[in-house]
Amino acid sequence: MSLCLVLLPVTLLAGTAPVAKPDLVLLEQGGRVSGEAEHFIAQSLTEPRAWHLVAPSRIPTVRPDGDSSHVAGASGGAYLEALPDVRRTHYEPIVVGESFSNTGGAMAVLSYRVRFSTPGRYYVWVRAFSTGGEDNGIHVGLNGAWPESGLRWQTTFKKQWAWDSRQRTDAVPRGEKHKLYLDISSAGDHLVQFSLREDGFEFDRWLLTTDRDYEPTGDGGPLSPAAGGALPAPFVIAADYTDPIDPPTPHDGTGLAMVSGDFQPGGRVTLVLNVEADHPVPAGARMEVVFTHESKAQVLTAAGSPGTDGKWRASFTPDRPGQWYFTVNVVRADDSPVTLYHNLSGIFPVTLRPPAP
Ligand SMILES: [Ca+2]
Ligand SMILES: [Ca+2]
Ligand SMILES: [Ca+2]
Repeated sequence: MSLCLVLLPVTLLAGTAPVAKPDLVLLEQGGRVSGEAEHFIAQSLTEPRAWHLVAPSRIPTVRPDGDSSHVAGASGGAYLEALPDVRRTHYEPIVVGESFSNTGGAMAVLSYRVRFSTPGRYYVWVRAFSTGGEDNGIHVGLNGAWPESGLRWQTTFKKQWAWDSRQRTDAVPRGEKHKLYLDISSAGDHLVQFSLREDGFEFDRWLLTTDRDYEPTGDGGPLSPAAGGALPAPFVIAADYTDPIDPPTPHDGTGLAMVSGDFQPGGRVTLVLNVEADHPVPAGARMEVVFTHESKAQVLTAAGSPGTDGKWRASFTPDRPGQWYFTVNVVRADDSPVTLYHNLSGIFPVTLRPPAP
């Protein structure tokens, strides 16, 4: 038998191709322009990370990925995610050029063409969904250049679709407002670009505005019309559509709260609060942890205590298998919450272990 293979062209990464035609040009009007992330006209530098379309019938199968899809609530029924997502908490190493790039335009570059009639300074807003602390940054550039004012867009909103416009700086690692902008020097067509900073970033929409004080809300309102080409049709989300539940992870997604131990009925499970050196637990504060079985038939509370390593811990013993949820709260003596350690939550499985042979 002769070996006769016909090699057909195979598009391995179909979810990374544009859904918009290359002639799409968005129209800036009155100092504002807004587009869907999924309406990019070109994507380049797609190894080892690429932006993948996520829509109800188009869920990527790229692994690893630390969480489920978040199509419900996405503008236009779709968004982009930089996959695979290898670095999900700050306990996994940064690998520059793989899971992370602090350089604009170095990895997974998206392009959008905009017809500007109003030159000026445009503040950049992005609508994103961040599950953890290592999937909340992106860069923005213009015509192949990556000015300092477009680098390190970052949000601190978690586990929700939210607009933000902040720049991560050495002075304020959580991000400063009014620092993320592009200067459009002339009327005419310009290429607005976004590139990967952190893998796992979920990118729904973007908006540029000359109004320093404007803050988009909700899904961001109407999209800018096409000045050339045509806007793709939105993806339809069925009325009964729900996103899958995020898979169990023994941490809260940020790495601040993690559980470890013997995950079986009767075993001892310990929650560790990884107190950050620059955010110590205030004197007189207390840590309260609630462990809840999925059936809600067992709800256990535990008080935390500090260890010599500066971390706080609380332990409990589950009495039954299944999914367990934890919530952590650190509150001051006057009952006010300590923001960084407030309402941290996660889910983890407890399973029956087979008897020893
Ligand atoms: Ca993800
Ligand atoms: Ca990540
Ligand atoms: Ca979208």
